[in-house]
Amino acid sequence: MADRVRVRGVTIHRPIIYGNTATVLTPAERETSHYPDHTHRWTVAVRSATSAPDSDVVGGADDLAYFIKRVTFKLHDTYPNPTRNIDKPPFEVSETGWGEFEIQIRITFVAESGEKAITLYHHLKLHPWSVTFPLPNATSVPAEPEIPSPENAAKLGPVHSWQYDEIVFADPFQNFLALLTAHPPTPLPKTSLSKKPVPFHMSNPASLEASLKGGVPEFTSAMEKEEADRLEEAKGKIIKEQEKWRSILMEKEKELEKLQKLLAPKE
Ligand code: SLL
Repeated sequence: MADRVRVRGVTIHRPIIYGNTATVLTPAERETSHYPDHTHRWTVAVRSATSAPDSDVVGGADDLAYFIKRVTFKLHDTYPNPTRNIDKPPFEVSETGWGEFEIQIRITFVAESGEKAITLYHHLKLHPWSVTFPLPNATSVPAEPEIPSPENAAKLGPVHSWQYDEIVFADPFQNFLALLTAHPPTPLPKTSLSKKPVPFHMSNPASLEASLKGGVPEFTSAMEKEEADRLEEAKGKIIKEQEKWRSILMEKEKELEKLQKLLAPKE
């Protein structure tokens, strides 16, 4: 069957983001909730990486249903029916709760792809990151990284925790390749035109401050270059460290040799 022919040597990818947003429930919301112990409202989602223009949503410019058949979010066992199957966009689950936990995200592709499902993991983030800069209305910079109090967290606005990723298909079936190429992803903007903050990034502490300043973050292609630069810088630092420790090791070995000679029984 012609459809079942794999196109060898070709790889094609689709950029996605996965993660969550969370907001602190207002006292009024808590009073009317069936669950008085719940403190936050959150949404976990899988979306296309590029944000729609003038949108308050992180990512999601493109509909991914042409290649994604189902996204299964496996929530903590404290939730009723913790396995949530989402069969059409938006591929997301919104809930309220009190605690952070690991969410298993399984992406199943359309049957004609012949691709195996993939599993991702996302740590549901409810609380803002520790900060080492002054919070709104604070007068001093905390000496140690500090987790904002719930009141401050509410003032800081929604917490965003998103991961950029690329789903790579190697040697795709001819019909699936055709399907993918018929739906090119909206490219990421080079830099954020609307001056949106960059999404929080564990390896980029500068992004933490930017994302706490409020506003809905957005992924850009400039982030990729910045990350490459940070990796290059870190590599340089590691090489210097390695050289330092190598010379210390050589000195110590010399010293050891000297001491061993001293200890050696005299003939
Ligand atoms: C923790 N290990 O102790 C985590 C568990 C569980 C979160 C977090 C409530 C669910 C419900 C909820 O937020 N569970 O009441 O329906 O922090």
